[in-house]
Amino acid sequence: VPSPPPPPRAQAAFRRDLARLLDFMKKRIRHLAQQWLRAARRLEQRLAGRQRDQKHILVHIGFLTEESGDVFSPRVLKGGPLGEMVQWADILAALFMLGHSLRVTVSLKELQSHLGVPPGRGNCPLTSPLPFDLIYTDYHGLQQMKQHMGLSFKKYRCRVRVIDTFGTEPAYNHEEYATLRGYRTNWGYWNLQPSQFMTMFPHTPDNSFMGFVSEELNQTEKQLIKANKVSSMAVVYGKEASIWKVGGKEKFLAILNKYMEIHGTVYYETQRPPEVPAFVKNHGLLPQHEFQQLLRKAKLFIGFGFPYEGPAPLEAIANGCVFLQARFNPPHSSLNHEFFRGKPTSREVSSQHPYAEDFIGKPHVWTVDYNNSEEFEAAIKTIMRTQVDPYLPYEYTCEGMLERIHAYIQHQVGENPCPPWGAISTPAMQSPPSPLALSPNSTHLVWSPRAGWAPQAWPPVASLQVWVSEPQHTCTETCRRHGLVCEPTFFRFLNKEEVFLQLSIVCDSTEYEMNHLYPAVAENVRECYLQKEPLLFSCAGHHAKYRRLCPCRDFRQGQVALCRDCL
Ligand code: U2F
Repeated sequence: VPSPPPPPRAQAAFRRDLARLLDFMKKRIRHLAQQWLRAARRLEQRLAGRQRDQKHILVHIGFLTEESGDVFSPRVLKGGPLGEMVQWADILAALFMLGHSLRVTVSLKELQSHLGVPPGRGNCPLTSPLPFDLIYTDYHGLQQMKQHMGLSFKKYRCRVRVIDTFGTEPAYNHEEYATLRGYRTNWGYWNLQPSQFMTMFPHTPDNSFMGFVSEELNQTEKQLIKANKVSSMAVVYGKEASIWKVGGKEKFLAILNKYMEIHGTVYYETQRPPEVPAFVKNHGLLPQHEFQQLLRKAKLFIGFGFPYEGPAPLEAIANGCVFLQARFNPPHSSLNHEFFRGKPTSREVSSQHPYAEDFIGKPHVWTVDYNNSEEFEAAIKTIMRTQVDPYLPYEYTCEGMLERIHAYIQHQVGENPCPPWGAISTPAMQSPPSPLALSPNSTHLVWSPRAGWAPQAWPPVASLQVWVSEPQHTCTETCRRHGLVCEPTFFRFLNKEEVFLQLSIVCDSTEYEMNHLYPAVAENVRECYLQKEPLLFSCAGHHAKYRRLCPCRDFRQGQVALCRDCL
């Protein structure tokens, strides 16, 4: 019997990859199913009786579509970034568990059919109303929707949520401003509300922190893990052989090798990757579940500087490992590092995993200078001696993620119908004066409700505190120093002339201008500035000349995205 002709190569290869990628997501969801169920039950009890609208949600994973150029998926199964797959799997699970009605698309054809665009037609307004309250997508998907929805894209833009790993700061989002000021990026300027961009870690409070989950262990499992830890076993972070090319690794690897058996999970096809030294026990890229088992035995999870800000260190810490990583001095950013170049953020990345460094820290996370052999060696020795409990921040548990997404869905931007295009860009000058009052010790302003005006705000405005930054400090940093978090939705309450006065700031002149650092004061020349463009309100950004007015709020322990009264 003659064998059937082979299918066209490129397409067959793509389908196989996609199927395997989706298989990765399916396996992950299945593996975490019980955790999701338990978490949903707990949240349900806590929210008992609360009205929750069921939303019609479209999830369009743009980077998986053939039309996006498919640069991602061929790499993913060869040690490339799996982080995004992890996050999408968890987003799907969370939206589903919360009881919303979901449609998922991974091809342009399906997208068109769900939007009601006849196939082959592009750039036409939709003929019937958009049947979704919310659309979760990524930058690729955004581009596709713009192309295929014509004017309807603008009409419905407030319903879009963009899953954007590293985040998009306001200065890069505002088309006119970014073009004028040279905030150029590879990702276009979408003029969305910055909170419509959802990140993998709480990078900038300008965006919404979406996150993902890691497996939670019960007390028995934790005890078992602690009892079976091999204090001399280290696993290297990274699945691609290229991470072993890092300069100076011989020195610190030699030190590590003196004390510990080094394991890796570096992808290879047939032969051991030449970059990985012979003394390293390489397991090859492991299925996720087996990778977790390896972490359960290991004492140390060690980063070589790349990949940046992925899920694996959280999984390692959740499985009782200590995460050791290099401090970056100077920090990496879109100004000085190839990986971040062209990304719409000015964030300075102070180590391989700033979340692990800042939000978790010792004894779980050690951030050291790898060029300093003594510091490195001392860290290894201390880590081997230290008993550490498995730890997972609440915001990365299933319940934490459900709680956060629930709050976003019920409270965040996404008015229905969307305000007309441009309407969001009216200056905040007309709103009533802010009932702010000086705190008892006169260091900052607090909310002081006046009769007759209770603004509809989420987060609730009672959590607001206004602090003035030092020159050269961002509002993100300023709020953090006061044990708070910057809350951009509150900028509108302090973008007022009288606020300078209340803070005893002397202004010889006050002007409204478009600048992502405003409201701010240039103290040496006594010039005060207010923000003319609400889309540019930004927690990120600093300048030596300005002290910025910063809106800060409290947050829940382990759930930085939500204030105490936010649920
Ligand atoms: C990040 O992407 P990565 O995929 O490099 O992130 P990792 O932290 O390595 O982890 C992704 C998942 O890979 C799994 C592990 C993690 O959940 O359980 N894994 C596995 O299945 N088998 C193995 O042998 C080893 C790990 C980040 F998430 C992306 O956003 C960035 O684009 C990328 C580059 O900075 O880094």
